Amino acid sequence: MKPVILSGIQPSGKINIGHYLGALKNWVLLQEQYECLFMVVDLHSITVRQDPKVLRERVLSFVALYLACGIDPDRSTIFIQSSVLEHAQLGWILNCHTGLGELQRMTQFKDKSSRQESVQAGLLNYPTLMAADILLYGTALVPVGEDQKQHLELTRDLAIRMNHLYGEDLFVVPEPFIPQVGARIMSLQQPERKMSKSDPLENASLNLLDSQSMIEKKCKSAVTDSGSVIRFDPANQPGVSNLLTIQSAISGVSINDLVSNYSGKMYGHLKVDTARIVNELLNPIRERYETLRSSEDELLELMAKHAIRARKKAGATLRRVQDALGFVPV
Ligand code: ATP
Ligand code: LTN
Repeated sequence: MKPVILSGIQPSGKINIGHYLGALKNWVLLQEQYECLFMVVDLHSITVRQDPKVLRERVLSFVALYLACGIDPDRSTIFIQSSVLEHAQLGWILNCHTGLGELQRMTQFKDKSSRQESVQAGLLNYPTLMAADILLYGTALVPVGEDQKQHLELTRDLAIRMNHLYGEDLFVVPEPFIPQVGARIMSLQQPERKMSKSDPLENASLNLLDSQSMIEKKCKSAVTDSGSVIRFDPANQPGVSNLLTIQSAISGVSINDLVSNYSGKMYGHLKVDTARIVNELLNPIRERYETLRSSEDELLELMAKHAIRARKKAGATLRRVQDALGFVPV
C-alpha cells in the first residue's frame, strides 16, 4: 500500500502561478508514488463571508483547473470538501478535544482576526476542521507551505491526544511534506509580499486563467527597481529576482544561467521573456480548462464519483472514532 498524501486549496480567489509552482505542479508529480487526495476546501473558505454565486463558480473552476493542470482522476481522488459530510462531523469531535487557548494561539487566527471587524467562531475552529480533513484518510504526508505548518503541528498533537485517550491505532500521525523544489512566488506589484489569492491589487498576480494579453500587460507593469543590471538579489532587487524565479521554476533553467544570458540586457527584455514563458505554460492549461469547464454535467458526475470514493474511506474512519467514543450506531 502506498502512503497517503492529502492537500487542498481554499476557493477564496483566483488560482495563480504561485499556487501552480508552489503546490499543483508538485501534486502532479506526487501522483506517481503516493495515493493522493486533493480537495477544494469550500468549508474552510466560508470562515470569511463568501458570495454564494461566486463560490459555486469558483469551486467548479478550481476542480476543472486541478484537472487541467494534470491531476489525473484515474489515479488520484479529487473532491469538494463539503460533499464528504464526515469532515464536519470529525471536526466537531476534534473541537471537543481542543483547548480554546490552543486555537487562540494560532498565528493565522491572530493575523486574520485582527484584520476583521467581526470574527466568526469558524475562523477560530479552522485548524480542527483541517485536522479532520487529514486524519479521516490515514494521511501520512501533507504538502503545505510554511504558513500552514503550525496547523499541521496541532493536527499531530490532536492525533496523539486522541490515540492516548481512545486507542493507539485510532489515527495515523501525519508529517509535513516539503517538496524538493518549491518556488515561492512574490507579488508583481509588492515583490516583498507573496503572490496571493486575496490580494486586491489587480496587477499583482498572474492568474492561470488570465488571457495572454493580460499576462503580457501584468508582466510589463511588474515593479522592478531603479537600477538596470539584471541580478538575482531578493533583498535589494526583489522584483527582478521574482521574475527570474518565475522563469527558472517554469523552464528548469538555473537562475545562474538565466542571469548570465541577460548580461548587457535591459529589464524590458526580462519582462517580455517572462510573459512569453508564462504564456507557453498556460496556453495548454487554459485550453484543457475550457473543454473541461464547458461540460458542467460531466464535471459534476466526476465529482459525485470521487465524493463516493472519499466517503468510503472517511466513513470507515469516522465509524471507528464514533465506536471508540461510545456513540451508539443506529
Ligand atoms: P489566501 O490569499 O486566500 O490566504 P493564498 O493565495 O495565500 O491564499 P493558500 O490557499 O494559502 O494560498 O495556498 C494554497 C497552496 O499554494 C499552499 O500549498 C501554498 O503553499 C501554495 N502557495 C500559495 N501562494 C504561493 C506563492 N505565492 N508561491 C508559492 N506557493 C504558494
Ligand atoms: N489551510 C490550508 C488548506 C487546507 C489543507 C487541508 C491543506 C485545508 N485543509 C488539509 C492540507 C491538508 C491552506 O490554507 N493552504
